Amino acid sequence: MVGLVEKYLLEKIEKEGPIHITLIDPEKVTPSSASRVVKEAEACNTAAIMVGGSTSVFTSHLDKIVKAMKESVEIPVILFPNNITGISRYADAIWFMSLLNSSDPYFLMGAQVLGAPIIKNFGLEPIPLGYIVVGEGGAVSVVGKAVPIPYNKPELAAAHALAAEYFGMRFVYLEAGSGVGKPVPAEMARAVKNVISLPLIVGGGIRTVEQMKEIVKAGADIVVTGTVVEENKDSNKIRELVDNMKTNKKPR
Ligand code: 1GP
Repeated sequence: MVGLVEKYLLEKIEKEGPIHITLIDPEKVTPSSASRVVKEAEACNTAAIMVGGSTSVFTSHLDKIVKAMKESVEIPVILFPNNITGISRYADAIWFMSLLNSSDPYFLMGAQVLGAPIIKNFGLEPIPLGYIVVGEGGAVSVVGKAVPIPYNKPELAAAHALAAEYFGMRFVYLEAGSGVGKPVPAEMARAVKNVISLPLIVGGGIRTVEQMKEIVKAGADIVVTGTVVEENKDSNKIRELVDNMKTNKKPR
């Protein structure tokens, strides 16, 4: 069943065209800095907040961060877990994700089996997501034991994405890895978008307006940035990115 947060994301994409989501790594913030950053991000028209990182964090700390965020903004707070320790009862929703090119069954299905009853118990909205790590991959590639899809093999990314759609997952995420030097190539996003009818999320290493424009033009429906927020202590960068993605593609 499609829940409220998923409905909100789909309607926003439908109405406005591609949207931006701000990713916050709970390990890098305190409740007060998290509250300040999400307020700024909301003021810059980011559509939602995602909370998660590749390295583990204490759930008690995560709870404090998510609570602080929820008290600060109206936009949804969506968990982006690296493991079952990434689940907080205070969030609005959770990407219920499988790392499709992991070589470890734990990241394909194991963590999900352990997490599902917790999600149910907390009343969180699960949003099914096929997660695909490409290129350099960054920390998520190591932690998730991924076999990253080479930058020059867009057809492999497309095959993974299509498998996600056939499994009934409702979003596809092409992940280059947080903070990497080279984001998902536009040709890869385009190849994926050509074969799936699901909304496409792209993230990892996107820092400039040019990169944002290129990936939106290639068909990304949601662009996630995290590192730019950490690197630029004021909110200008995120405003610049969001403003430029809006002007680039007309709503469908
Ligand atoms: C990582 O795709 C996200 O999971 C965002 O990456 O931190 O490089 O923006 P950045």
